[in-house]
Formats: sequence, C-alpha cells, structure tokens
Amino acid sequence: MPNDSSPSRQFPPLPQFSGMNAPSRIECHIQDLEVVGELPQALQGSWYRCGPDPQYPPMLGDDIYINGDGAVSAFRFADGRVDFTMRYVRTQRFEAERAAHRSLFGLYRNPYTDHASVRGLDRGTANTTAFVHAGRLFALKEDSLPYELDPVTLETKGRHDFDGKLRSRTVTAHPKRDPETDEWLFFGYEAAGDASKDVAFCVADKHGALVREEWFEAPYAAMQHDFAVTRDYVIFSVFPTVCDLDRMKAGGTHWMWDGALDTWIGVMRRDGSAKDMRWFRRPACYSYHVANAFNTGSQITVDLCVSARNVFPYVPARDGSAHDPEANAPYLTRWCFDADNPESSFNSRVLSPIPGELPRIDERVSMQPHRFIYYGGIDPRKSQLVTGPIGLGSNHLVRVDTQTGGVTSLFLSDTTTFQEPQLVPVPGAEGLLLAVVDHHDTGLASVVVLNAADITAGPIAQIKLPIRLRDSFHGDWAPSTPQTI
Ligand code: V55
Ligand code: FE
Repeated sequence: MPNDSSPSRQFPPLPQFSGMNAPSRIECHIQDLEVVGELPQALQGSWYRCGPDPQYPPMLGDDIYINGDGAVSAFRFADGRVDFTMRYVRTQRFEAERAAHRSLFGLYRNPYTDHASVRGLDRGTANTTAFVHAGRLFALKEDSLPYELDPVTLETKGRHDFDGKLRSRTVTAHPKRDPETDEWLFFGYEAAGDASKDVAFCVADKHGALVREEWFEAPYAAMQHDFAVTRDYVIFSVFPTVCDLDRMKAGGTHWMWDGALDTWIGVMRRDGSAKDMRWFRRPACYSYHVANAFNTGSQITVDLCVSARNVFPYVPARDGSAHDPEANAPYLTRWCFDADNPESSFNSRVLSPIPGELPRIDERVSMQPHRFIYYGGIDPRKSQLVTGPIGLGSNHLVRVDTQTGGVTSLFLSDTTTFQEPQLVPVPGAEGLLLAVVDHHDTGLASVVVLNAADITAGPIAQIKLPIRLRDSFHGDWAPSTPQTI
C-alpha cells in the first residue's frame, strides 16, 4: 500500500525504469539540431511521435512500461533544418499527480487500485499515438478519449469527445485515415466501460465531425489494439487477451492471456452495418499491429504481425505458463480469406524471416494494395538490447517487398536499436524513411534519414540529439501546412 506521508521519490531499479528506459521527464524545445550530412529538400513537414514517460515513481512500487505518462514530440523539418519540441500531455491524471507531487494511480487500467483522492478522474495517459486529422493534433490511448494538442506548441487543449457526440468511452490508438476521403475511421473497445464487450465503430468526416457510431458486441472482452480497413470492408480482431472485472476488483491485472479461447475475426462491409458482421474463428494467436489491408471483391488480404501469444511479458497467462520471448516472437504475416465465406480456407503466410513489430507503409496507399512494408526487426542472432515495451529493442530496420518477396535490412551496431519507422512520401519515389536510433553506449538519440528504396545503403543524413529519447510507440507525418508548422 502507498505510504501517504512519504511517497517514494526514487524510481525502482527495474529494467523498465533503468538504462535507456529511465524516465526522461524532459520538456524542451531545441532549435536547429545538429545534422551529419544534408537533409533532403523533400523533408518539409512535422513528424509527431507519442510515447510513455512516467512523471513519478509508481505508487505501488512497480509498474509496466505502457502505463507511463504520454509525452508528445515533434521534429519539424524545413529547408534542410530541423527543430525538436517535446511536451507532456496534460491529462487529468498528469495534473492531479503534479499537484500532489507524487503518483496517485495504481495498476495499469485498474481503477480499483488508485488512491482514494483520484476516484472518478480520467485515468487515460494519452501515451500511444500522435495523430493529425483535419489540421488538428491528437494524442491517443485505447482506454480513453483522445486529448487534443496545439500542433505548433504541443500544449494540451483538452479532452476530445467530438463536440459531445461520441458515446464510446474509448478511442483506439490505431486510427485509419482514408487517403481518398480524408475520413478518420476508428473504434472503441470496452466502449461502455471496463470489461464490457461493447465495441463502437466510428467515422469522422474530413472536417473531423463524427458522422457514424455503430455499436456491436465482441464474442468476449479482449484487448483490441488495432483493426484493419480496406476500401470496402472493416475487419475487427478479438485475440484472447481477456479482461475480468472480478480480478480487477481483487487488485489484479486488467489483462490475462487465455490460450484456450479462439481468435475471432469480424468482417463488415463499410457500406453495410455492424449487424451484418461475419465472424471467422481461428485458434488462439495474438497480433498488436496491422501494416495494411486491402480487398479485391470479397477476397481480403491483411498484413499484420502475428505471435503465438501476447508479446508483452507482463500479461500473465491463465494456465500459469511462463512467457517465452522466442516462442512468442511476432512475425510479419499475410492473411488471405474470403469475406463472403467464413467456412473457406483461411490462408496464412509469413512474409519475413526476421521477427519484429511496428510495421508501417506509405499511407497514401492505405486500404489499397501496398507493395512495401517497413518494420523494426528483432534478430535473435544479434545483440539483444533492453528497451521499450517488449523488453527488447529492434536491432534492425527491415523492408519487405511484398511483390518480389525480397527482404532487406539495416543494422547499425551492437549498441543501437531503432524505434518505429516513419515513411515520408516523396512524389515519384518510394520515399524517405525516418527512425529514431537509441544509442545504448552514449545514452543519446539520433534520427536516421534513409532512402526507403535502399535502406541497406545507410543514412543519407543523421540528426543528433543531445538527449535520450525513451522508446515511444507511434508517430504520424504531417506535410507542411500553415496549421502544423
Ligand atoms: C499497446 C500499447 C499501449 C496499450 C496497450 O502497443 C497496448 C501496444 C502504449 O499503450 O495501452
Ligand atoms: Fe500500437
């Protein structure tokens, strides 16, 4: 139990708070970062990123990586120069803890473990994804509503409930922007509250107005971290990482892995309704991230990272089995199935021999056939460096050509890991690929700027930061506009 009079002022000596994972707690603006080489002229815009960075030592003496307070950062590129800004999101939780000079919230997604003084406050950390829509910047966390930030200063404007219209209590941190219509497609799971099976499928139009919210029930309450959208279909996935209210009330974890349950894939037509959802059942498996999906008629293809079970070591298994990082490693996988025939064969094929996660594409072809996927590879034959949510950082950047099957990769050194890559579109080319590099020897960060078509050639330019950047989750690229730069 927390000590009310003298809370700990020290982060516990655990891997998720040590080394590259040590909380940085830095808010800053750095003009004109040092650049080795020359930044391409095509780099004109803002790269927003979001990740967890705990403000205070955990009230209960321990905590998991994904429960840290959301910090949003922006690299602003213009005319061969780059500036950097980083700020915490002023969530209700952040403000309450700052006012009390200590942490007051308990276990990840378990309000029953909080200090009595914060009952009823928003527990959201806004720590997962920075997302730009209709010129507005949002910080997203799947258990709560988005927070809106000023795209220039990164100051928090407040919680975003779509002008009071959204009924779902949650909004996914994996929004899909339709490149043809500029709509924001999203969903919320546990939409009616903790452990509810309710899922809300929602659409905001190109101006950001909520124009659709349809509720349906998932087969069981599960962590639905991502989803997939094609031109004609929406695909929901329910993998057996399950929530139980009694366990939470007893002070237990929100999540548990239950490999005895099936995976359920729900498919609905975008011009149809959730009432017509078709469910495909598969044996238990897990996926955090979808790279992209597309359809040709009723034939659906989804490229996603699939593992035998949840890759987070801190999601306990119902059968008590230990987490085995190698057996549970995620692989980029292609699923093909016929939306009109739930009984048809469901084809699954691994696209790359290098395990890894955080897949991205050129989002101009989102929801349509894509050719290239870029992701962070964790090659077991190279040094395993501790950082980030899985416990191991990506020792490679990997590019997969899904047309030829070719896999190429970039390895920098035994002391470097990569954070999630970002593809910056360049007209007439494959684009530029950006990634933050964690330098485990110096404890500093850099950013590599790569020609996406030839990542093995190494950086065209490298941006040096005078600080460490704790591993973040997801980012978004916004080309220069008056609103964003
Ligand atoms: C993930 C991250 C989260 C979370 C649940 O990447 C899943 C997976 C950053 O927070 O709350
Ligand atoms: Fe994610």
